[in-house]
Amino acid sequence: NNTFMLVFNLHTQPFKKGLKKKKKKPRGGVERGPDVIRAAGLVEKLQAQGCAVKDYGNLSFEEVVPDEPVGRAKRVRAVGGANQKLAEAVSRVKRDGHTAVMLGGDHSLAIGSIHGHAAALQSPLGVVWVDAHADINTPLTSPTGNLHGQPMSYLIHELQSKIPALPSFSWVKPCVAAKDLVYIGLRDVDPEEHYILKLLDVKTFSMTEVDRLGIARVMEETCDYLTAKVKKPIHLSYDIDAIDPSVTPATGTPVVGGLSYREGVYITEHLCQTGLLSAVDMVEVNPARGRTEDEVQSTVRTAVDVLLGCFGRRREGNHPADYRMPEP
Ligand code: 5AB
Ligand code: MN
Ligand code: MN
Ligand code: MN
Repeated sequence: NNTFMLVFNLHTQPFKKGLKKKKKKPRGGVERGPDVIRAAGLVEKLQAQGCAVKDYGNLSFEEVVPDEPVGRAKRVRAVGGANQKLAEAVSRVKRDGHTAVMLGGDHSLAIGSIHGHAAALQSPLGVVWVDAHADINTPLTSPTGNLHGQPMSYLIHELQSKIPALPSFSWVKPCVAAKDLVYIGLRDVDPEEHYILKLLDVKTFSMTEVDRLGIARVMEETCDYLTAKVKKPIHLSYDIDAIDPSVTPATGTPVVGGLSYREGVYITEHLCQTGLLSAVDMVEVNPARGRTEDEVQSTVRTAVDVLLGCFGRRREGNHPADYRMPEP
């Protein structure tokens, strides 16, 4: 099991030092996600289940000062530049034949992560987006200007004509077809996003479908849909806020009525068995948003279990292929 891991630390909404406007100061903390996930033993646990892991450490990004909003979009230059660097790193790992794991950080890292993944492949890519949110606002539809609510809009071919030119974004080329995207866990979609999803006929399994069909059927249909014509490599982009805040409260934009721990883990167990999982983002774990240490630990441990499911962990148990029982 030659699984490699990349750890990135992309934080696109840190404190705006020295900005003395009356604007709300974005709350930081999500940049510490990767370190708390490491501290929970992710690397050791992956190795214990037979994966070869290389931790690339946190990517460091330049501060861009000033980085004035472009229209409503915030921190455009910092996010654009950081994602370009991330895309190059992901491409390198994919060209070397490894599975890439990106730890966030907020969900804007999916721009570089998916872009870099797609660039390294000769063939199209399928994306499974597990999230309470659709993250498909364009810079012009976004109600908040936050780039973590926009990543998919930059990546979808069919939306290209709706995306304005932004500084430090000229390298971004759409690389995913709307028909190669599946959402799971949606329950907080902006009206503009809902319009886009319907316009492009994107496959979605909102929490309503999870309730109606059950997670097993959702996963079967997800994989049937993505592999109907050809078996495409899968990019899984997993926002921890897809899971219910009673389980994973330490995140920036929690929404009630989410996936259970078991549904959350089932998703990755199932995707792992397809053999098509090619890259994984785990984002939006924010230790600063836990009100107690228990809340932080519950969030982080769930994120780790979700990731272990991507790389062969099964709840029925596992054993090494070469295991021999002791003889009396
Ligand atoms: B997350 C919202 N739709 O665009 C927006 O956590 C929320 O990466 C986005 O899914 C949530 O700002 C972004 C209101
Ligand atoms: Mn998200
Ligand atoms: Mn979300
Ligand atoms: Mn977020």
